[in-house]
Amino acid sequence: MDPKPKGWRLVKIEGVPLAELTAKNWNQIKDFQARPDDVLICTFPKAGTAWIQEIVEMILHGGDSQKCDQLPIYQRSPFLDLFLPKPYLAGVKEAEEMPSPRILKTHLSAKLLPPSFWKQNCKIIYLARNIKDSAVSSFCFHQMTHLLPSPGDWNDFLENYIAGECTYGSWFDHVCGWWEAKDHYPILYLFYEDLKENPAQEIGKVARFLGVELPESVLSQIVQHTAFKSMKVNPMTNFSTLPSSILDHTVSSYMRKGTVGDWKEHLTVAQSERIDDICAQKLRDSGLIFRTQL
Ligand code: PPS
Repeated sequence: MDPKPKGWRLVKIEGVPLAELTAKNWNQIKDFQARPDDVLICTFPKAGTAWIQEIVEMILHGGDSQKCDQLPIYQRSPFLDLFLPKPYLAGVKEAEEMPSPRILKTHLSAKLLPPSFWKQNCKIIYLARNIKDSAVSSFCFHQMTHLLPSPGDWNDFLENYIAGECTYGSWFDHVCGWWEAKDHYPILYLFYEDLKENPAQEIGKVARFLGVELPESVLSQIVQHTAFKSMKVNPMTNFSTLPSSILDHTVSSYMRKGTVGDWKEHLTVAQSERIDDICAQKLRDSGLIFRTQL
């Protein structure tokens, strides 16, 4: 018997598996009206979305952490493609009701993005993370959330993940699709591993992209406020304010490890080498290079 009977099924939209409620409400997402001053944060799941959301918020609030700490992160930047059962709001409705300027979150691939974002030429920040750490993080998240199907056995989960039979589809298509899109639209493409290695430098890139000048002291405040150890204990960023019917923190944490290379604790040598081979093959033409350790 499924130990998590509330887990959602996945339903494909244009070949991409999405959570059932997202797929059912697809027209609302597709027709979403972006505004020219929206900042959109895009990631494949578990790439560090909350991290970059908090960084963007802090930059736009001039490093004032009190402004960021007024509401949980998921209320400050609506998750467009998330539909929760009542009484919770749908991401698109929350976004529609929000005054500008808005910071929005999506896990959609470039090909599924609501067309109004392209038309309005919105600024988009894409954060990519290596597939090995993303897969491990995703497996642990599937165990703690009631919003997704149970992950089952790790080996089967990893095979499905590599094959793109998981929420939001193929990691390869996602990172490559957005990589290609960045040559045509105002997209800042960042890597989790770079952010981890040199947060001040990467946060500086985000600020310049957003047209904000950051004094050194503010930059260092943002680095501190958005460090893993700070975000893990901050109830406004660690998702502990969500009910256990959505995220069960007794099973795992949303802010779990926050490192590069945790995959070494989970993948066999054979699994790791197989992924290296597939990456070499599938990423070759793109020129994309991912680091799996620092
Ligand atoms: S989601 O549900 O897809 O939006 O999740 P997402 O926020 O993209 O990813 C969660 C992972 O990001 C890690 N994280 C961080 N790492 C480093 N520094 C900071 N500040 C930070 N904030 C979140 C989080 O711990 C998850 O990764 P794992 O590997 O599971 O720890």
